[in-house]
Amino acid sequence: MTSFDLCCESLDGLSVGDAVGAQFFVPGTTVGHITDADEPAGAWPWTDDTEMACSIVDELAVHGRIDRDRLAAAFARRYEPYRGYGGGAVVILHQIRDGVPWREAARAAFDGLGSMGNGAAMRVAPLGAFHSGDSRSAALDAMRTAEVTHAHSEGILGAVAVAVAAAEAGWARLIAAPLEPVELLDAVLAYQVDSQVKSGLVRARELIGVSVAEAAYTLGNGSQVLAQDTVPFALWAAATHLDDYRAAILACVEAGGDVDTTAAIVGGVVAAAVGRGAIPRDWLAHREPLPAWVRTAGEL
Ligand code: 8NA
Ligand code: MG
Ligand code: MG
Ligand code: MG
Repeated sequence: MTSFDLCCESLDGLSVGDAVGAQFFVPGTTVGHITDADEPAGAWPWTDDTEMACSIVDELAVHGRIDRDRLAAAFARRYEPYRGYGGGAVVILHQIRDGVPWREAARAAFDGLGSMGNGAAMRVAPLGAFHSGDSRSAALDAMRTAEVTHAHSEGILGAVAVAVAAAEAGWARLIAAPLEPVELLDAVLAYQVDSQVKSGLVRARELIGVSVAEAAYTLGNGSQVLAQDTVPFALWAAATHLDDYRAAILACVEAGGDVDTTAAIVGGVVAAAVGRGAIPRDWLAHREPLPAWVRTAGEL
């Protein structure tokens, strides 16, 4: 298995999580439930999380590394308004499309604070899986992918945390070794600096073993759409369900909040650990096909 195979399996996990989550994303609700009987018929569309992840994966497919100028141009070129982008992201992507340098556009967002939204984290797990076994490269490349739209340190650190988690998960798969929840979160914490994202991850580590409801109540479920109220819960859910893709996604559904995004993060990390074969077949079949332009492992 190549590193790009792992990357593409993670993209499947991310996009199925996004598509399942988008079926249950009801703003303002906190608890959702899904049973087999509830599963909607027809194609389940994915959202901005998947569209942006595909640009990152395609960058790796073609160039094997992240170039921020090229990635910014790809994000802007492929932006489809109906995919449900965050408000700040819409402005930044329009500006890039109009020729404003990405650095300027990203820094100007939110009155010069930069975005601390969860959008840099939601799209980055496949990049982490690409760097399986090399968390340092995962962290550095995650910063590059984040900076293009998220100039605030919380937004960037959220992406670093998710990429490192996926790199660790993919490595556990490659060496066929189990990865305990605490080990995964410790590895993630090794690449964090003081921040709200880090504080949340420290709390997530203390919450191993509690119920989904308690973890979501304490860590947040992404309802503020910020890195700090999304990433700690998502990595708690991934760490505690690393061997069971379906259970991991259902934990996100149960938590409510920004379900497409928590499930995209969790799906991308857990699929790096368990592979495409562990994604429920009917979920994979329902997921809207990935965009034709993304080059994935089977096509290279
Ligand atoms: P973003 O940069 O617009 O950030 C998302 C939101 O976070 C913003 O709209 C603000 O409300 C808030 N925010 C970010 N930075 C700051 C700041 N410095 N100060 C105050 N508030 C701030 O976009 P993004 O790409 O980070 O967002 C990703 C999210 O948008 C994901 O949940 C994604 O699924 C999408 N989204 C979709 C829906 C939907 O209806 N499908 C709803 C919300 C978000
Ligand atoms: Mg989305
Ligand atoms: Mg979302
Ligand atoms: Mg294709």
